[in-house]
Parts: sequence; structure tokens; C-alpha cells
Amino acid sequence: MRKTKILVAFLVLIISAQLTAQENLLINVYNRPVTSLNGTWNYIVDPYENGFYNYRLEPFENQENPGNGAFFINAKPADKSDLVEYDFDTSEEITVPGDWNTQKENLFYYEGTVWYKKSFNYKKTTSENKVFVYFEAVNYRSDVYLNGKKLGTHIGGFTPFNFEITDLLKEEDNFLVIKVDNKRTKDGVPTLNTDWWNYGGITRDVKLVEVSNNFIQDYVVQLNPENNQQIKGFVQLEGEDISDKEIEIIIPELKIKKQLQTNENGRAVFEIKNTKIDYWDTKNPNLYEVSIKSGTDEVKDQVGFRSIKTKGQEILLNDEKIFLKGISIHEESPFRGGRGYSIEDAQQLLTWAQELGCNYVRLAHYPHNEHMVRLADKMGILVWEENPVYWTISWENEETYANAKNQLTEVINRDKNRASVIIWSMANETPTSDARNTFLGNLAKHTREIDGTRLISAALEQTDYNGNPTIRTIDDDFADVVDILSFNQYVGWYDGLPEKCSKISWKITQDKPVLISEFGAGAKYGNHGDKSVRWTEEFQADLYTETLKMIDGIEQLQGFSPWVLVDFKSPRRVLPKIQDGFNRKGLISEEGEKKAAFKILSDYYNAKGTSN
Ligand code: GCB
Repeated sequence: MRKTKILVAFLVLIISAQLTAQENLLINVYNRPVTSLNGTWNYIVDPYENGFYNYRLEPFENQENPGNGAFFINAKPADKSDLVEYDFDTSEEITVPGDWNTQKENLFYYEGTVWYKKSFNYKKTTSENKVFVYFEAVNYRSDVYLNGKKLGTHIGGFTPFNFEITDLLKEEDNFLVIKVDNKRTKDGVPTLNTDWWNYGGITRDVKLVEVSNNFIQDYVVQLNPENNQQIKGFVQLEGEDISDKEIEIIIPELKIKKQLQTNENGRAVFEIKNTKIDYWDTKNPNLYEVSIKSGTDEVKDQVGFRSIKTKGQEILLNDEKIFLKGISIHEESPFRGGRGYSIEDAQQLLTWAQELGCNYVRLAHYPHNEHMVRLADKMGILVWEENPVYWTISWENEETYANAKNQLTEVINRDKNRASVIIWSMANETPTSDARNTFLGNLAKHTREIDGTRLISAALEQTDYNGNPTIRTIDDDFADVVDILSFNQYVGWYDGLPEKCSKISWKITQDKPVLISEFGAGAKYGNHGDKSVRWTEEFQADLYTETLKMIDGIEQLQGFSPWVLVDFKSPRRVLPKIQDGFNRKGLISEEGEKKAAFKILSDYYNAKGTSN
């Protein structure tokens, strides 16, 4: 009995350790010198998780002597009679980064475990340095092992994580093994049901990061939201000897050279006063080179300084009213299909958004790769980032909450120095209930604690006003929590035909800016006909025309992001000859062809002018 109790306590500890944000998550690995582990890896498909459990279904990693069956051991027969029933080195190869679904025909619909292995040599620059292995994203659960030893587990498919490997690393013949499992689960984030493809695999870059013994682990450099002549933030060191250390922050263009001293926790908080700043905005996305030095460590970043606030029913960028001309985007590669990950993918998607006349994008429904926000910074495009709390997840489950909180924390950590990012979205189309309100309320509270400088929102749902179907309203307790009132609405598509838009009026009772997070209609590129024929470009274009007229009547409307920039893969969309596995609400087909509605929206945005 006692043993069981201890075991349960131990398991709870392990689970909560896995789910809490990693304290040592490195930020701005993007700009650090790294050794890439991208490229060719070997893989083994393991639907029965044969390499993880023994035949009694006990995890090998809990056994003192896991034996040759455990795949993370990367076993080789010791002699010619030895029994080993797998071999990474003669198994097939797969490219990292990249989902397995679009690389391997037989894995297109696969959801389960795949083991990845990469062998490498590594020589540290100096013996005192530390080395981390950094994953930009692996969908969905990863169990990571180096040279046969477990480094840890990460849950969540769209955010970075890292493990220190200094003590396990050898100069030659290291093997890194990852058990990647993309099975959907009811208690997961997201849950079983989504309207996008559950791409599995090591979907973003893998890097080795070498840092000095004491290193810059985290920092914020930003405009003081209370005073737009001040830059403020903090720098956090990590390592064995981090108290009372000198730190220097240099911003050459502003002639700033500021010396700081860390406290006993390795942290230095700072404020730089009376600075004449050329603010970042959508027409002038000015980024300053910032360099932070401590001992032998140095990180560089390109940082824009701007403020973002709401005032009554308006959104203010640098204290000026801005209308958000947006579009929603999924992270799919316009070139290869499948999960997007490269700078070229990001460049194409954001260039299309700019052609449309956008100054804003909604990155749905999960954190996209870092190229997207880095490029948005450079291009002057404002960004909504979203946590994958989608539809109906397990609101009452504490682990589900810890998981959602962790994923949100990881994306905030990664992107908190990006000027383009102005909104953290907690969730999409979640049904109201007390448990859901508590869940989202706690997420919002946590977000404000770790980043009080951005706006909070969530894509909510609309309902009839007092039972009157021609008047629509937002009746949701979470509307009181958000800074920006956002909702998805599909009048004219799921709800009547486009002509219905002219019969609907809106009664928004919250005194907040309104940002419509979705509207749209499906059309197959090249399918033409009368505007009353569903799936034609004309139908979709008409829906846009009618919707734009309807929402122009919402007095506090401060922007919108129609659904969606490009057609994307979804297993829910099975209509032959039309959908063929794609959600067709894109303004652009998966082949890059622009549909008629693209022009309706770009004309509308152009007519709004180039003013903020
Ligand atoms: C929605 C969801 C989005 C779907 C879209 C649709 O409301 O937020 O994920 O893809 O509708 O096409 O139905």
C-alpha cells in the first residue's frame, strides 16, 4: 500500500515536471551560433510502441536493465548470435524538419509513434562550455534520449523546448533518439477534434547550442508601456556563478551602452530613460540592433519599440488609432504542402498577406514557426498568436490545464521581444461553461502576469440577441476578461446564404474594440457559375461583398481576419472533386491561384487607405 502511494506521488511528480514550462528554456536561439541537426535521420514506425514497452507493457525506461528491446538504446548485436530485432542504421531515412505525412506516402494518415535517430560527432569550443539540444517543435509528444539516457519529455506540437546534454555528450558517435507520438487524445491540447491535419514528426529545426558556463538565458528589451521615452526589461543569467555579474546592453543606433549588475538570482532589471526612439509601426517597421553581453557570452537581437493599448472601443498603436486589416493563416507550406517551417514558407505567406493589403495576420490555431514572427517584425505586419485550445477540450482536467498553460508560456517566452506580436489569443470557439470560464480565466491571468504589455483575446462565438435571430450579440462571460472582443461568425455560409447578411444587425454590449476573427465561404479555384451556386468563386466573392457591408455596420469594429489565406488540408473535408481533403475557404488555392474573393477583400483594404 505504502509502496503504491510512493509510486503514485512519484508519478504525479514526473507528470507535473513534464508539464511545467522549462525553467531553462533558451530564448533567441534563432540568432545564436548553432550546429544544425537538420537533414537525414533514420526512423522506425512503431504503432504498437514495441520499442518503448516490453511484452508485459512495462516501459523499458523504468527497468534497471532495459535490454536490447528498447529502441532508445540503439542496440547492435554484440556478436553474430546476439538477438536484436531492430536496426536504426539500416532503417529508412526521413528529412528533419518536416512532417512524416507528406514525406512518406504510407504515413499519410498515420497517427502514432515513430522513432527518430541521428548520430553525430561534436567537439566543444572550450571544455567549460555547456551544450543544449534545442527543438523548435515536435508534434505532439516527444521522449528524448541521448546515448541511451533519457533527457526528458515534452508535450505540445508547436513550441520550442531544450535539454542540457553537456554531461552526456561525447566527441564521437553520439546518438540522439526521439520517440515522437502524434496520437490525438481527448485530454490533449488540442483535443481529438480539429479542422486541420494532425501532421506528425520533428516538424521544425533541431539545433545544438553551445553557451559559456554562465550564459544569458532570457531577457526582455521593450518600450516601457507607461512611458514611451523609456526602454525597460531584464536579463537573466543561468549557470554556476551568476550573482553579481556584469551585464552590458548596447543599442548602437540609440547610443545606448548600459552596464548592469545581476542580483543573487542572476537577474538584472533595467530602465533606460530619456531615449529618443524611432518607433516601430506598420509603415516604418524600424528594428534596432540590440546586443547583450555578459562575460564571454553575447546575444544579438533586432528589436522594435512600440506600444499597443486599447482605449474605449479603439486599438492604439503608438497612441494612434489603428484598423487591423487582417487575414487568418494556417501553417502550411505553399510550396511543398504539409506543415510549413522554412523562411521561404513564411515569406510567401506574408507576401500574399501584404498583397491583399493586410497590416495584420491571425496565426491560427497554434503557435507558428519563429520565421513568421521574425519576418512580420521586418515587414511591419501585426500578429495575433494563438494557443491551441480549440473547440471542446477537457476543461475539468488539471493536466489539460497545465498543458495548455505550458504551451502558452513557451510561445510567450519565445516571442516576447517581437514588436509585431500584439495579441495573445487564449482559445478558439470554446463553448461557455463555468469550467471553461475558469480555465480560460486562469490562462488570461497567467498571461497578464508573465506579459502585461500585450492584449488578450480569444475567438469567441456569437448568438441571437434575446432570442431574436436577426440581431446578433456576444453573450459570453469571458468577453469581460479579454481586452479585445473577437468572435467568429459564418452568416451566409453555415448560417443561411450570403443575402442573409443584409438582414442581420449587431448589438455589441461590451465597451471594447471588436475584431472579427473569422468569416468566410468555401470555393474551389476555377469553379465558376452563378453566385447562388455553392463552391463557386462567385459565391465566395458574394459572401465577402455581403459580409463587408454587414460588418461595416458594427460601430466598434476595429478590424477582422477572414478565414483563410490559403486552402489547407483537413481530414474533415471529404467532398469529392471539390474539397478532396482540403478546407476550401482559402482566398488562394493550395497551388497559389487567387480566387475572385481575393480582389473583393484587397479592394476593401485598399479603399481604407495606407493610414493606420
Ligand atoms: C471555424 C474554425 C476553423 C474552421 C472554420 C471552418 O470556425 O475556427 O478552424 O476551419 O471554422 O472552415 O469551418
